[in-house]
Amino acid sequence: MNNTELKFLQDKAKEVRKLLINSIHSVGKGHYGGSLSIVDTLVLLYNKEMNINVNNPKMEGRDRLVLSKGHAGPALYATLADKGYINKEDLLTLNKENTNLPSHCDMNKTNGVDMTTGSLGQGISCAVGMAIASKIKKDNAYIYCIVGDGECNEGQVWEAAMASSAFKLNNLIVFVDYNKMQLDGTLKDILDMGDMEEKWESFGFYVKSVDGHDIEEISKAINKGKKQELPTAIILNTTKGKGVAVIEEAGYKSHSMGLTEEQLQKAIEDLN
Ligand SMILES: Cc1ncc(C[n+]2csc(CCOP(=O)(O)OP(=O)(O)O)c2C)c(N)n1
Ligand SMILES: [Mg+2]
Repeated sequence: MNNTELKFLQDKAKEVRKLLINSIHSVGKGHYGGSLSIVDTLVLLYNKEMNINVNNPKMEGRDRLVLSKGHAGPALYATLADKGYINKEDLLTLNKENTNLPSHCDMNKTNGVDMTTGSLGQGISCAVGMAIASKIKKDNAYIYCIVGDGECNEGQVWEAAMASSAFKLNNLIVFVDYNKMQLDGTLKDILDMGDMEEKWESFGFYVKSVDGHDIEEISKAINKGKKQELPTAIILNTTKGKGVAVIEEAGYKSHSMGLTEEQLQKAIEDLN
């Protein structure tokens, strides 16, 4: 990736963070922490890696993204709005009556959303099914899936992981948002996952750990993953609330929180 492209993506990530903050603020409170931690990956996927067409959102054989940690919907919506799949003004209807942007992802409501998610553990199972379907159709699509680290406490994640290697799904790239926090505590305190890399390796994945806010590093990991015979797991070392001091400082309490007007202004300044 050259410097111009990198700068373009980094600027986009800032823009998307601002959009999502204003979006969540418009409804009072929401999942700031887990949304901000995956922005860099989403921006990279939608602006460089994925074979998609905003003018033909249901294009046959397109790459797909399953946001298995569906509570981070606002991050996906902001990314899709920036791309033109949805109107930016719609971001301010988040989770309100008759909105097309529910707090958790719904493929039947939002243009550009590939899978309905929110019940943790289920999204990755859907991604496995999509990867198998793509193999059967021979359409050469890649299926990208983002799971939370707390989500990895769900047994269903590991059933899906086992199936991925058994079916040799080298078209499946799973990102683990390893922010070390979940809903009401740290990962260690709630249910320690041990060595995250070893876990995915032992389930038959090619594993690469990266700085989850370094767009270039994530891109390299994706390209390395695409060359493997195995499914890929990219462990994103992230910060819950990345980019906004007051949200980062809240730690796991950023899972769902509100911002005062002053904090909102300061948040936007942090991102400028
Ligand atoms: C099956 C299921 N159980 C519980 C929840 C409630 N819940 C929503 S988010 C969350 C914590 C998820 O933590 P993590 O995956 O680490 O998310 P992140 O840190 O990225 O926000 C929980 C328990 C849920 N959505 N689905
Ligand atoms: Mg987490």
